[in-house]
Amino acid sequence: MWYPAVTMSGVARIGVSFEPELLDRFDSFIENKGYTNRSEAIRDLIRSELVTTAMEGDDSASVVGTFTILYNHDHSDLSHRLTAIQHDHHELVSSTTHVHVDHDQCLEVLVLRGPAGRVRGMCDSIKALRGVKHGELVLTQTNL
Ligand code: NI
Repeated sequence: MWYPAVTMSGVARIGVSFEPELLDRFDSFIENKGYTNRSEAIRDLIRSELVTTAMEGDDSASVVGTFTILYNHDHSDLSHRLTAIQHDHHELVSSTTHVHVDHDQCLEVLVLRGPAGRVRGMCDSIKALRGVKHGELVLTQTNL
């Protein structure tokens, strides 16, 4: 096993080799994204990949995240169903924000935490409800 040198500040320094063309593309990419140094950009990309991979493979991974939905509140008993699903999974729902977007449409943001599989399952059943026009789940992990 190879151990990188750890500095006084507790971070490990490693050397990364790039083909010049790839490095040029990477520098343009991070400049467009507003990064001021490569290290932070590389760390963010690694974290993002680790989160995605961990949550794909492990339904029991502990996650936090938001689920944003847009729906028509007039659609039969949709408001009722949405409330019922959230109460059925109350241990996953930390908070909700409701915005009356216009006369017909509502936006709701659910802040969720719990095992990835159960969080995903709840969001899938909400997305499947008739009248829910769009639903997007964004998950992250706290142990990054
Ligand atoms: Ni509303």
